[in-house]
Amino acid sequence: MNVSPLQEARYEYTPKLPGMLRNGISEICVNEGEATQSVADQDRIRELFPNTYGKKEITFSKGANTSEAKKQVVGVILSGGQAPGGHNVVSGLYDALKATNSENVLYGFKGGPSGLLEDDYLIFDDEYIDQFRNTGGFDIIGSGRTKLETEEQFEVATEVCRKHGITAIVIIGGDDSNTNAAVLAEYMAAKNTGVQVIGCPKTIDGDLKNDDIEASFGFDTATKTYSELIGNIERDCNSAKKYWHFIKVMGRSASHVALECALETQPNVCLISEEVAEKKMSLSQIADQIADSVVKRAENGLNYGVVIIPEGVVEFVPEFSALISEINEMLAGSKADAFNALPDWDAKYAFISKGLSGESMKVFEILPQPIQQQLFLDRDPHGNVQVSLIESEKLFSALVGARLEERRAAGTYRGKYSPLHHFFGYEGRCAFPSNFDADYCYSLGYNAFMLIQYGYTGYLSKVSNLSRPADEWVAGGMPITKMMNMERRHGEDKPVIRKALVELDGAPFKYFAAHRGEWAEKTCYTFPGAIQYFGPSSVCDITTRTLALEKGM
Ligand code: FBP
Repeated sequence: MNVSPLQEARYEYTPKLPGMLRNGISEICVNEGEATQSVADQDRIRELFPNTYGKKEITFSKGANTSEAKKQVVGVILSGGQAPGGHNVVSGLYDALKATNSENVLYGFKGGPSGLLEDDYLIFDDEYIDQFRNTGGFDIIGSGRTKLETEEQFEVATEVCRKHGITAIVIIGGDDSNTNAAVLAEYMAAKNTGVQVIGCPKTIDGDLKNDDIEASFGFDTATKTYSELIGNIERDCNSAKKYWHFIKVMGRSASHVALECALETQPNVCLISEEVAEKKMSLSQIADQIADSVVKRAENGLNYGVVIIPEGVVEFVPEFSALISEINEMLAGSKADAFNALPDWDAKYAFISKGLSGESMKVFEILPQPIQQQLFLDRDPHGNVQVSLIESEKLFSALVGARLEERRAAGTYRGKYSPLHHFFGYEGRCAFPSNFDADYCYSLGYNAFMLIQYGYTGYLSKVSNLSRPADEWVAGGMPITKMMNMERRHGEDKPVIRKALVELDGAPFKYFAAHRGEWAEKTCYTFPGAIQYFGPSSVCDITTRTLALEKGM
């Protein structure tokens, strides 16, 4: 394997564990707290999880280890999109497992949950795992998006576990994967399989957080990587003074990534999808908000700027989601064939204008033609528009351009407007984990093994007090059912972990809202620079502005 100097140096990094996990395995004892209840719909969740509901919160502390000394054979799965630090979860898990008993075995199921179903695995050893310590990516075993949710899949999983003598499965994933971990844990308990299931909170999107989980891993590194790039663009734009940069950032529905990048870089405008939904903003209102900043800056001779757009924003614009629903309906089933058979765009446009309601047609008409066409091209296997593929950075820059021309005609704008477009997503998902993510992930994995060793199942590995130095972090576990409520999914009521969207009365948004007026007019850019791995702790170990503000720092 070719190894860069930084990778070589990162192999030598020793991740920091929470204080109570530092004295060696024999010195970790468990404390059980209060019995838990789900955040909502208690009766229904209790009924669906009779074997795993209501368990106690647990915390580890320094003290004699009283766990049973049986041999453990553990299987680990990476699920969903890559997030920096996944390799450290696996290495923390491996190290705790081997430190407890050198006979213990760690299986890695390849390519995500499908690896478990297809019995496609590798067995970790020191030599293999050492190549991945403190590195980014999920290539240690690969990841995938197969959902583990049906009874048939659980039967296959049970058989694979039985074949290898597996005593526990660790699922590293987001809210959906950990919901499924809870369902699998319940199944394994109900069938007396003897297999425990533990989850670990992963996703760069930052939307798996709640009263117990302060942050999902990967959010820190991914947002620092995007913020470095956005800061560099701000500096370029402040030097050249000639472009408006429209930057879309990943994050799926939630705007945590966009908000964190805005707090780090102080752009001229940042849209927050949750606010767009709350205020029921239209595309025109959003375009006007951005155009106001362009005009005010132009009045001061500043014909440049930076706009951050969260990946999912268009879904939160009520008139746009109504349009999408009508298009989905218009092309449902065989109707798509009739549409596709039309000879050219003019014929298709006529078909569309007959099929859409007057309101939706008005929205459709203001979209730039490439976006209109995208709505009919990029469809998922069910025939639905794939909203995440819509180039919203181009959509908004075009809408703003049109608004500016109207204002120019009215004599209220005399500036220059040259937009450029960027989309940052994959650039940040496999970066070398920041020290924070390297430490947090290693701790989550180490801690996951302690939960297994003490016999828990249906728990999420929990490390908290994260805004403090690592030795003050608190390690433990929380029953996943505590984070669940019932939600309507695909026409059915399902027990799920509640997804965390940006709270408009939360400290991070309030800070942003208090400052954005000034940022929109003046040039207040901040330049976070590249993630630093070596150097003073005040530079290398700091976590996100979001977490700091949430913790009142
Ligand atoms: P997870 O929710 O699985 O952590 O994935 C997050 C994410 O990076 C989103 O931000 C993005 O919308 C999506 O994955 C992209 O998925 P894919 O890797 O399949 O293109």
